[in-house]
Amino acid sequence: MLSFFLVVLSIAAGSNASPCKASASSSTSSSLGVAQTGEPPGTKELAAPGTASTQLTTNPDQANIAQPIAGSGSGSRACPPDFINTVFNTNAPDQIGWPNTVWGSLTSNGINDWIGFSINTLDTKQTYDVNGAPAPTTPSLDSAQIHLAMDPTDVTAAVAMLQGASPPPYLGLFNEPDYSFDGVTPLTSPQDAASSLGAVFTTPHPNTKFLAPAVAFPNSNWLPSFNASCNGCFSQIDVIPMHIYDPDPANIISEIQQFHSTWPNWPIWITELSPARDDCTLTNAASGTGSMGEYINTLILQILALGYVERIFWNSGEWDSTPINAAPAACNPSLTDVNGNPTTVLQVLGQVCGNSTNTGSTATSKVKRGPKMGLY
Ligand SMILES: *[C@@H]1O[C@H](CO)[C@@H](O)[C@H](O)[C@H]1NC(C)=O
Ligand SMILES: CC(=O)N[C@H]1CO[C@H](CO)[C@@H](O)[C@@H]1O
Repeated sequence: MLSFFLVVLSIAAGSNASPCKASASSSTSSSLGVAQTGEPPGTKELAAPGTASTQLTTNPDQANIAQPIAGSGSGSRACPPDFINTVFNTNAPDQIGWPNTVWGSLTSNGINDWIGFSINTLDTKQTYDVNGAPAPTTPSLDSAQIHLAMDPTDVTAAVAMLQGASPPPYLGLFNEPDYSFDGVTPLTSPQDAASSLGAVFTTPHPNTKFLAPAVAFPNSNWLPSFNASCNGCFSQIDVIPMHIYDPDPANIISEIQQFHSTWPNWPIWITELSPARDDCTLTNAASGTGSMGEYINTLILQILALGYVERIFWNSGEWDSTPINAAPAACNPSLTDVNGNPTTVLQVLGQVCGNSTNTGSTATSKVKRGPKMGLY
């Protein structure tokens, strides 16, 4: 577990220590020049230490992002509580704003929960600090984590967590068992996962809700096979997560609808979501090629309208300087910049539910200015 965790921490990758579904249009070569053809979009190479900090010299300028559509800020599109959340990956140690500035930026824009790629809290790990010392513990950050038992090596810790003094409100049960991220994360068959998670399902957990395994390819047969192998364990599953990366909101909505038709009785959490493009070509149904802001305003409201998606987790919460999420600043979906301050993407996402907090000049002035590069 520890060695795996450290390996994961060394992935300077934004989007996914946990990649995602493949989309032909998004499979691409990374801007690091490493061919990734055939891998899901968002798949990142392991970056050598220092790579990310080198890239941090590129400032995002997101001033040209589309602003929230008219009517936002009025509260007219009320979202369920905690509807908008984020993902923390593993490059946070390269940010001087980690964790307090990043966390302050997110919470002041209405993002109050996050998921990461560890069963443990992240912020006290030595590797999360640019100076090599443990980062300060931030209680509000720790308590906002959706804990995730990554794979079978975390089962013992998961059981201990359930039996401990403060069991978490939610526990995710395996991350992308159907996809090996850069050959680092293990592939786990549905049968092996069912067998391994037996110890979790037989542990009383009156205060903890379980998330089903979060598969990289939600509409594949992995989850139905797992369901068929786990002795009715879905009676203990409270939420079914899915990961989606696609530059076209229409594709995302159709994939969610298909997933829901398989699992009609469970709320869905989209625990990884972003366009994951490195060429800035985004599409929305209304206007064809669009900006990140249009993408967010189109997609999030369409997801909300489905009625059965309880939460989305935008990837990523921290500045992600690596290939697909980087795309030198333009169309970068990071919610905070290299200093941990809000990006315009965060401002748009924070307002998409109609929230009126932290809009206007105060937040805007925090956005780091750089060369003019719009999100188009
Ligand atoms: C899941 O398994 C149950 C039996 O435990 C079965 O009734 C149900 O149809 C299965 N659902 C799916 C989507 O495979
Ligand atoms: C992103 C965000 O904070 N959304 C909030 C907007 O306001 C509603 C209440 O109307 C909250 O429930 C959401 O969490």
